[in-house]
Amino acid sequence: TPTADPDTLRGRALAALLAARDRTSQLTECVDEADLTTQHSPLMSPLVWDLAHIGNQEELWLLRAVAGADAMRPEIDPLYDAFEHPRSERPSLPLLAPKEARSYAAEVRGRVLDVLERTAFHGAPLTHDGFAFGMVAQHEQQHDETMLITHQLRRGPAVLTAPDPGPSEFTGPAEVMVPGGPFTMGTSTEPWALDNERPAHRRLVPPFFIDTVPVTNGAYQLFMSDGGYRERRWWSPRGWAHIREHGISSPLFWREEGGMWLRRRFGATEPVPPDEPVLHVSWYEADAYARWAGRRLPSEAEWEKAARYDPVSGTSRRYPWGDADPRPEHANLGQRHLRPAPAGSYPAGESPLGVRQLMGDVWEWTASDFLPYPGFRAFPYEEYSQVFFGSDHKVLRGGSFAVGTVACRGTFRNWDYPIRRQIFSGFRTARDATPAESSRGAR
Ligand code: AVJ
Ligand code: FE
Repeated sequence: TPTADPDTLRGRALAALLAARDRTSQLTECVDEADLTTQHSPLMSPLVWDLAHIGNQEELWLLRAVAGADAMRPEIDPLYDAFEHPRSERPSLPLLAPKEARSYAAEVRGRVLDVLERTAFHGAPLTHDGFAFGMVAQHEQQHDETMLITHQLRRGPAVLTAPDPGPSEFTGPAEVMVPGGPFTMGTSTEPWALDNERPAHRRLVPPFFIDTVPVTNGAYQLFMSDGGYRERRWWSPRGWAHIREHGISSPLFWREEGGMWLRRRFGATEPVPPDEPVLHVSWYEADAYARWAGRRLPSEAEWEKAARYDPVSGTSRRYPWGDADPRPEHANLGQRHLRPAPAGSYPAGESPLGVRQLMGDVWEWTASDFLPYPGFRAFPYEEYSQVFFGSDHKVLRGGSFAVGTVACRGTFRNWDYPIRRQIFSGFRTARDATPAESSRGAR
């Protein structure tokens, strides 16, 4: 078996696969069999589907595509093909029972460790730099986040626990200016970057201001108490129609009791903490808040420039703090906590321009549709990104407290429908720089 030596890509691949499986086990062993096979929300699969789907994708890419093996159980492939059955249908399929799903995923993994040991990391695109192994570890971590969303939707007493993050001592400015000019967006060098992050290309971004921290519950409550959900002028026409039709007047999981706002979080009900980034809002809600605040959502390019651009060197880095892989002091990632950290946390993770919490805590809605970069090529399969490009999906950036470190980068792109809010979504706002501000900044 290879060793998890963090200095080699092979070691990192092993460590990433093991970390993902630890998390998958944690998410699926804290509930009983009935709970695993129940559909907790029509928006989500039963947890046991995610479990076997994780194993099935790993088998498809690492045993069949990389190692040329035959299908272990060809009859189950259609059950775990996400395009064949929508989530709402999955509980009625003849899915593997929890015990079978676990042993299938474990059997796949056992064989994968041998394949990892004997696969060359140079050569064919699928295995160059261990890409397929990194991709599969990211896939499992993405489904771990999906399963954590299912845990949040699930009713009944809490089954997950984690320590709370500490307080924030942030006293910096509310916004900072990002100077205008071109910057490098996307990547052609990050070994495990997924197809939609490629290739690196230059983008001209005019000067703009961006919030130094994500919008907090406290700020969001001011929008609510100012009648934000009742005033059509703050909303896009589709957003207004959506909240009227569905009677939406607060973030998901919130309820008002005796003049106080409470929220349900992983089975417990608690007062909404004012200093924490707002969570479980749709793109429509983020867009309306920004308009009410006299601001707007940042474009995807603006967001990435704020996160990666180093004004001293003029280059784009891997993360806001530089090129080092994420450590706990940089960001709230990997489900170490079951909530975002207070706004302004993680001084060690701030960008050169002083923007905080760009990675971790909450996925941040951007103004942008999910579109391919110039020169995009689907790899290794069209169903990862290509079939989702277009104006139906909005891009989210940065990653939440539920994102695994292997699936977190300054270039990483997530996307979802603008109505979605069961995801761990929040946002920050931006505005154009005035001509006077731009010329001051350019000096
Ligand atoms: C990138 C989070 C939108 O969950 O639909 C998992 C990730 N793709 N399996 C999703 C994904 C295939 C994807 N998102
Ligand atoms: Fe998947």
